[in-house]
Amino acid sequence: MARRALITGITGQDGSYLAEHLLSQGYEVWGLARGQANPRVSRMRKLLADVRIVRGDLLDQGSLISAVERVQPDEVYNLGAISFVPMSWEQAELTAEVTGMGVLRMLEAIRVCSGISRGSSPTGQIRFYQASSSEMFGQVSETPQNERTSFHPRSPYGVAKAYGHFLTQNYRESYGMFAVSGILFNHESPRRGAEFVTRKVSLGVARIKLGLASELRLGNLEARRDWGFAGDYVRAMHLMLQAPTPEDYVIGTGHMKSVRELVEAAFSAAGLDWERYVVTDPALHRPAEVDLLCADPKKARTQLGWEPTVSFDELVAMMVESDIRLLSDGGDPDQDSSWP
Ligand code: NAP
Ligand code: F7E
Repeated sequence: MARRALITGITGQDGSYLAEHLLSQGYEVWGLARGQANPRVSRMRKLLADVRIVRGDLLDQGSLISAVERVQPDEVYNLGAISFVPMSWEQAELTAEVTGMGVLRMLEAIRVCSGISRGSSPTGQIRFYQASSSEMFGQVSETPQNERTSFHPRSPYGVAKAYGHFLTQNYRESYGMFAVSGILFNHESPRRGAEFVTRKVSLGVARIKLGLASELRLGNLEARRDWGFAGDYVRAMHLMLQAPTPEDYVIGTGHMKSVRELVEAAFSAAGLDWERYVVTDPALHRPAEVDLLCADPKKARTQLGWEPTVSFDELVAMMVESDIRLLSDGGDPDQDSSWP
């Protein structure tokens, strides 16, 4: 019988790549989707017709229990979150509820449906993946960051992710559950939401190239990130749940670039000089910035055999080309993004 996976956040960037990867591995894939008429669900269904949908919301404990009872998954991937860092200052409580407390609700749904209590030794258990984030490192205490680096989150989002991370570890230690966190650094693709800087830049370049815009407004150009390709990172999520023991892993490329370098690479991929078009806007700076993030993915490489396959320059070129194609074909990035 096919193994069954339940993915929260199925309509997001990672949900789509993970669903594709698991379908290619022969899984029966279920996606948890919220809302009465969520337009992102129909978009996802058109492109990933084999994914089955179960209704539920990370804010609603009962719906998660019903979803786990109905799907009877072997593996649960908790990708659902408020994931845009600036929004977490504007809606800090909602971020805590979805990105933080949502992890508790999902773990409780699994615990209750599996009949796990203190002292019981779970058998045939559901394996759980939590989408932790490099944002937990925040103001970094060392570079590069590994699984033992301390956390100093700099946003309500980072704080909520740290709660979910420690809770996942706690359920593993308290109940013997196979519950792991992937501490993923920034990963991008043509399916990235238009609010994140890489996609904002690739769409901006495409608009300027096609004569649809004359400038691109950005915030802090000095921030440095470790950017990789989302398609590579979902393979790591799956590998973590196939490991013999439940452990947490840092996933990233080990290379860091500034937003300025991202902008240079993206404009040059379209044959443009960025300095003619980019305008910096202090209103786009954050109340507290994460200045730099750079992964040490040695553990994932040695224990999981995981390696990224797409370089920074290849990723930027892929996104710029995809957005030029999308806009040339009359696509609306808010509606259809660059799917598939
Ligand atoms: P994304 O594109 O923003 O997707 C977020 C998903 O969460 C969407 O499918 C959204 O569904 C869902 N969601 C929001 N509120 C929900 C709720 N109340 N109940 C259930 N689902 C809800 O994010 P992503 O880039 O794919 O990232 C996936 C996960 O990895 C997130 O947890 C993110 O925080 C984490 N992460 C991402 C990165 C990265 O660089 N991409 C790095 C580290 C960690 P709707 O369609 O209903 O809005
Ligand atoms: O910002 C700077 C901004 O919004 C990256 C999420 O997936 O990765 C992501 O979080 C950097 C920041 O991603 C603009 O100040 C400059 O320093 O693309 P971003 P993020 O905040 O790093 C982590 C790992 C996650 O877990 C999150 O879910 O770029 N920046 N100018 C800008 N950023 C944006 N969005 N827009 C600008 O105009």
